[in-house]
Amino acid sequence: MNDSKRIKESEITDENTYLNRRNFIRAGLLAGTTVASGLGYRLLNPPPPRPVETADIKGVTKSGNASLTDEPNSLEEIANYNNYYEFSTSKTGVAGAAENFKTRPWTVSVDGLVRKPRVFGIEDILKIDQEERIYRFRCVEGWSMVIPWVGFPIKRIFDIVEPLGNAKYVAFQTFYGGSNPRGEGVDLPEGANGMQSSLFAGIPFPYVEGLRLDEALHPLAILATGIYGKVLPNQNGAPIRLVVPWKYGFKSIKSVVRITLTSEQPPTTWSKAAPNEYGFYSNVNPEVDHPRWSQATERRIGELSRRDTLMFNGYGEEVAGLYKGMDLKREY
Ligand SMILES: Nc1nc2c(c(=O)[nH]1)N[C@H]1C(S)=C(S)[C@@H](COP(=O)(O)O)O[C@H]1N2
Ligand SMILES: [Mo]
Repeated sequence: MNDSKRIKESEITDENTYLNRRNFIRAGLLAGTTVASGLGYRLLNPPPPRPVETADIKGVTKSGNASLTDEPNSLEEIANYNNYYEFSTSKTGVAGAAENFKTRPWTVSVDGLVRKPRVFGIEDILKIDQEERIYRFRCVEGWSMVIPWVGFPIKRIFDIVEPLGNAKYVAFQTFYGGSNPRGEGVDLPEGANGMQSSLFAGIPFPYVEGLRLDEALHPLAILATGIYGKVLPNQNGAPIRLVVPWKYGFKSIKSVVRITLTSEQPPTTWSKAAPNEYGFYSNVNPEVDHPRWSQATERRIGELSRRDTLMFNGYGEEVAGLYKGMDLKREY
């Protein structure tokens, strides 16, 4: 990409948006002064980007995403501008806060309405064929990136556990644990993973998300284990995270430990926190504004001018059929 179009991430537009995004939730939880001044300090003094040191993943099949002409963001951008509230609510602070997150041993329990429930060791999951998928990624806050993920369709897991006929939804859960000086004594189990308490983050943990089963079975919905052919950095949701490219970024839940098939629509973290602002579907839709800001345009990280946001983030041809007959303004 033309260098003159790329800018530094120290600009604070998105930080302001995201502060607004959760301020009203925090207001009820904390008296703002000390926390607010800490955030103010971090906004004015963002830490320098951290180098990304992760191992190569062997045997990745190259992408079939030939139609995607957008230039991918750099690994440095992708790994230094994050939303991962368990570690930090500062996008530039997540990488450092997640540095000592332990992702081994790691298991993913797949249970609920399946014929063969199973607890997978991460080593077994990594034996599934890994492919590169270059996807657009659009956060509900109005920024976007292009990310070359490594991963595999979630359907591969369902082929192993065999969903029962009455399974209609899939619930996902993030690991939650560890200890942190700021979180100690609040609601954290023992451990040393560097996560903070719900009280500091302003949203309930463990982080949970959900999809309809037919959405989860869609070939574009993947479980990602890497970026740029390398093992997923902690801050991006190591060792395994969901990626649903036609939905807002918060649906793409990180560091998954449990996948449960259900007959009822499962609760999701952001819709629990603010149901009038974040719905279950959360499909990228330029025509349905967030109650407090427009979704018509977005800022691609690294670019100066805003781009038009695309319906279903540009994946309408593939996924619009999933929502036939639905009122997407009502089912946001
Ligand atoms: N467990 C968990 N998953 C999460 C989040 C989070 O705070 N906790 N943030 C979400 C949001 S809002 C976004 S935009 C993406 C960011 O992913 P990235 O940091 O890899 O770009 O992760 C999503 N998944
Ligand atoms: Mo997001």
